[in-house]
Amino acid sequence: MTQAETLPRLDHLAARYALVRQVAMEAARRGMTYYQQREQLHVEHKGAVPQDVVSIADRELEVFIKARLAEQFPEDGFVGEEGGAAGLQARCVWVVDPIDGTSCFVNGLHTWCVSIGLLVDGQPWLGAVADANHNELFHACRGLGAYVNDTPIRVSPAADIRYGVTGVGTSHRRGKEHFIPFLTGLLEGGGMFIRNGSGALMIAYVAAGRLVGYYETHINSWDCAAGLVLVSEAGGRCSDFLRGDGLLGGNPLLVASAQVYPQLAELIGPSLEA
Ligand code: LIP
Repeated sequence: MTQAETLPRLDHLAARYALVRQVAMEAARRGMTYYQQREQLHVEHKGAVPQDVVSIADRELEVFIKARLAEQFPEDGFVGEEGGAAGLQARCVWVVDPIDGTSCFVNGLHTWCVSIGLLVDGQPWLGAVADANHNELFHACRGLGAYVNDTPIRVSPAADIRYGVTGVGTSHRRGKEHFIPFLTGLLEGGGMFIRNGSGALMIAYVAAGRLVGYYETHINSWDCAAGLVLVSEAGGRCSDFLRGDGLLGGNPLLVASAQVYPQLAELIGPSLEA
């Protein structure tokens, strides 16, 4: 069977790539309208702890994104942070976070974005992360490279953690017991960390060479599906995030340049693949 016969038609993948860039930025701009009126938003605490929040903005943007994608590709599956999963037997499945960094969004911190990734036969294939606050659209498609707007991006050339900043994330979901030991090892090794509340943005910054790596003790697929393609196409390395129940249950995640990845993986230890 030729490669062309084993994939969805490549011209259809090109059309999905064009669509994801358009829809991600459209959604991010719609998000800005909610953001500028955030004092009027009703915020719900949806998780086991108060930090896990959601607003009408998250829900309405996800409905908007799902409808725009289905207009052109009704046969595709969809996994959304707010609306759940449908059509997972499809060859192409969209994985969407309408507002990544929701706690930042509702509290008036500018570090939030829209993240839309596409899996083809279960593999991250293309995606976009749109940051309307800074007018940046990070996007990538397998085999075509990674970009911010129209500029190609590559992971950091830093030789080790001492020559850059490492992005980090954690939550009360699971795995937080590994966070402080990791930070301790990072600092003892001469590294430094930042947490801005949006995993999708920090993963995009790894692809753009702004961070040398990103580690989160547990992250959801909708936060990172687009970022996995960005980092791979920018020459970086990703942990096996989608193993097991990664798509619907999440996993720990490490993404980094090839030089820095082993150093961070050693600091994290066996919990990375647990
Ligand atoms: C957030 C992630 C972040 C994680 C938070 C939260 P949300 O996504 O981007 O990396 O640490 O717990 O999951 O909930 O804002 O879409």
